Amino acid sequence: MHTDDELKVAVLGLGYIGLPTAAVIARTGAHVLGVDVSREVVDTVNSGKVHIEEIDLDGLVSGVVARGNLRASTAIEAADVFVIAVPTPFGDDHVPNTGYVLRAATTVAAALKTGDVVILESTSPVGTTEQVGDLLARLRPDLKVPGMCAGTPDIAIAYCPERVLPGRILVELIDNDRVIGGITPRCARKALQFYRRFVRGACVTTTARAAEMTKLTENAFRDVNIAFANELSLIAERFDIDVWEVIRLANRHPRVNILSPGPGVGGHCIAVDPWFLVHGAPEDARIIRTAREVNDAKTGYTISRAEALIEAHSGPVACLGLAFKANIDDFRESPALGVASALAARFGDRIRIVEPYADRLPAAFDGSGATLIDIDTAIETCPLFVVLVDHDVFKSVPLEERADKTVLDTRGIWPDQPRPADRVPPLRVAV
Ligand code: SAJ
Repeated sequence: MHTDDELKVAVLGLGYIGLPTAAVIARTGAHVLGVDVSREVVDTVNSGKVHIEEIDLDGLVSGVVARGNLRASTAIEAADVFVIAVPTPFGDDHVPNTGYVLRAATTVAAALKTGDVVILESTSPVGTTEQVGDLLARLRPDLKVPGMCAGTPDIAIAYCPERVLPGRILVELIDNDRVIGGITPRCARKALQFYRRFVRGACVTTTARAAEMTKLTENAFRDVNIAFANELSLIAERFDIDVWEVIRLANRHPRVNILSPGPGVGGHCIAVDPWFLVHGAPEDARIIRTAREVNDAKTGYTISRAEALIEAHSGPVACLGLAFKANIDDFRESPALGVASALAARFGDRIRIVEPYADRLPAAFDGSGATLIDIDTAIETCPLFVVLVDHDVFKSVPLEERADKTVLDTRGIWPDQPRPADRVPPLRVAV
């Protein structure tokens, strides 16, 4: 390959993964072109700014743009490596939509030349990378495409899923191990050379199909384990036992590590990706499907529990948190947002939202009468608390400031909270 200064990389999709990836590659001295369909995103990046919140991303992007290593455009240009990092949502009936990936591959086809490497990073159903290969072969009959030709192919095609955690993206992009799946072993080796430029973690090669399934498996594993915790929370409630205590105690076993129950599973990965496995193997993916259903149902259950509590009491209600998880400002597919907006639709101006990561309420609250307040005002004015997100700032409220509150704590952040004497008694299970 080239020296860092000569390498040209095009990253398609400047979202939560594409932009940090483009910036990290640009930092190695490569010349990176970020391609996005949104003119606004392209203009923002070219002015050295970012359109998404991620720790340290703004400083990194402004630096690499100022040095001329990162530029953005709505149009593709020739490059040595093409990285596709566009969304793969699902449509009706949870059918995966690979339309953006195939559109990005069509864009890449126009710029491809012999020696180029095409890497798909988007979470994708098993077989998608091969479909990208088929498409490139159709669009560029002049090139020998791997898996579809005899002899040495002209280009390499690989799948390398991102596995970074929002809030830690820039650290995990470098430190996490990477699974690199080639359409052929040679493709995997070509992609490996590229990742070694900026990844400190181990880079392990495999087939494209195994890499695709690995990514889906990681998120399905987490979803199934969160579903187990959510199911336990329902069972414990029936027995009138504190589920958090049971989990703490069970986790003292050296081979038990139960995750945390909550108001449901949010974000755009864990609540989505397992469906790709279910869709690909509906007869076999029984636990994975059930886990999705259990986690989705937990949000509706939380709404009913909160409604019953609010009806039984008077006065304003503080809903703590809207983000899909702790200490981030990302409200996409957030169960907390779903619960709080359902409560606002029903109870109107009794609902007060506390979300330190928002400066105004999202559109879901328009016309509801709900208001955004800070945690101090909530402590002063609200007798009822519904905890939806485990932000550090909520966890740090000491018992003396909340001992007299009635609390529905869906995240278990206040284990010392006295249980309200007047709560609706749980269903007792006959023994
Ligand atoms: N959650 C619980 N209980 C838990 C853990 C999480 O209810 O014990 C909830 C969170 O509150 C949140 C949701 O699950 O609503 C997802 O949060 P998360 O922290 O588990 O994961 P994400 O969506 O931020 O990122 C995941 C990560 N995958 C795994 O940990 C296997 C990340 O490494 C992936 O890169 C990312 O998905 C992705 O992009 O696929």
